[in-house]
Amino acid sequence: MKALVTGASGFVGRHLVEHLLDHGDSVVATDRSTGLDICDAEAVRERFSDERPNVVYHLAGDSDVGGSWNHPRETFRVNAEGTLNVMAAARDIGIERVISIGSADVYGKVEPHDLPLTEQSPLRPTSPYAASKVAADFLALQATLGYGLDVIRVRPFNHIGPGQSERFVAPALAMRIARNEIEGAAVVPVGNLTPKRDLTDVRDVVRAYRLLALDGHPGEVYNVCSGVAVSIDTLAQLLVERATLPMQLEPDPDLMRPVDVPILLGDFTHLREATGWTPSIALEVTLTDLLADCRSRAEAERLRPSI
Ligand code: A2R
Repeated sequence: MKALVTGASGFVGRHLVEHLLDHGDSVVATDRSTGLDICDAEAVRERFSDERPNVVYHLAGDSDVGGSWNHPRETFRVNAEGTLNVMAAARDIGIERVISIGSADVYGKVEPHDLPLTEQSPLRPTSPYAASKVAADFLALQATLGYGLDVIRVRPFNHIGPGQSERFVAPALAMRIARNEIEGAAVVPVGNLTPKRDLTDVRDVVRAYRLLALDGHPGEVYNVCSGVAVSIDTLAQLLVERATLPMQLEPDPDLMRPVDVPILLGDFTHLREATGWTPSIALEVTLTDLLADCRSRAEAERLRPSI
């Protein structure tokens, strides 16, 4: 199978490209460094026409949820208009299947009685990022219903693993621990520890994406999640247990954020029934691998000459 991946240089994109290559697919990896700006409709069409892949995995997006409050138009342009460009080009060129990567953030403001979230749960976006992903989700749905394009929509919940940016809580904690190990420090400052999140290893997530490309049903939407909610406290404790020096968590008012969603928990029954997928990597393994990756990053940071 020939696959074209947008957003290939991102956290998920790098894992997806590796997974596809490991499974014998031929891969065209695109991002802005390869000259493909997803907001340039003609460039997207040309690249699809030149490459003629069987499947497009559309991951390119502005994934900065917090930043979207400051630049909502840019977020909307990349996530919604970018998806529109991908759908239009796929239709023009006759791409067999598009896997459109959205986000579970579309469920937004959830109440405990809404849990676990299924694909039928209401969409109540709270951030500009989430609204842009609702728009992208509906553009993808319209491409199926209106143009008959074979599109599969995906709503991944929180995913973690090696290579993730420090904007996210697990790598932020792991980097603090890795730096402490180098400096001999013991305090790990933490923000809110009570929220619970549904976490999946990024390597399981990309496995789900490829299985959906093979066995997903056209026009349908699939949650990708673990079905288990883990508190940030548990996550932090599991990371601290893996430190090579004794460390303790210490609340830091600067890291406290208003928490609008105390618990997020998804249901992946639809995905399992279509593809047989279940998560296979234990959280402990993910965190061990994440910490190893953060140790390399902290060591590289230490060796980098200061300017
Ligand atoms: O061009 P780069 O190096 O910034 O690549 C990023 C790409 N990207 C774009 N590609 C083409 N045209 C654009 N205007 C554009 N803006 C961003 O999207 C990078 O390769 C990717 C985003 O990577 P990350 O921020 O690491 O996101 P992550 O976690 O890999 O998430 C992938 C997808 C996104 O649609 C999320 O919203 C969703 O999964 O959860």
